[in-house]
Amino acid sequence: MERSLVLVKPDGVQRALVGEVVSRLERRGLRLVAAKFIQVSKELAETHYGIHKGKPFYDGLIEYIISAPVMAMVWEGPSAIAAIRQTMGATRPTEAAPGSLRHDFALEVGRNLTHASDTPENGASEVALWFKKEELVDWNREVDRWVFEK
Ligand code: D4T
Repeated sequence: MERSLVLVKPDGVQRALVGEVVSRLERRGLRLVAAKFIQVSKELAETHYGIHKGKPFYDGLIEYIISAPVMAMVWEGPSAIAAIRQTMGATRPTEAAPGSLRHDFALEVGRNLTHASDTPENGASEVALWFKKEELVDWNREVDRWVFEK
């Protein structure tokens, strides 16, 4: 079972797309583990996007992610990383597959609505960065045996 951090970024919140993102992940069969609506601090933003420090888009990226609240979530499932990134679509909306969120709702890389972890290892470390252990809910979803093979 893999876990991914999923963020509905400020543009997604402002455009009232939180429900659309949650709905698509739910319908896909992924399981919600945690959720919180927060104003991201500069410190958290800089830690989360530390890998991009020094790149031309870094300053704009930090300003964007702290510009308004975000919906932060953890979703899990088998192959959750690949499944969620497919549901979101490619980072650049004009390269996102038809039917994906970014294809259907976005135009620019700097306003691409969502974040999802890109590897299981980054998923684990991003979940640990954004959520306390006690915020992660361990629950039994009755439908799981009809969605997950094992
Ligand atoms: P996030 O992290 O937001 O899910 O995006 P990705 O995982 O899909 O893509 P990324 O790490 O390569 O980029 C992080 C973030 O930076 C913005 N960005 C990226 C940008 O504004 N201009 C750019 O040229 C790139 C490559 C968008 C996502």
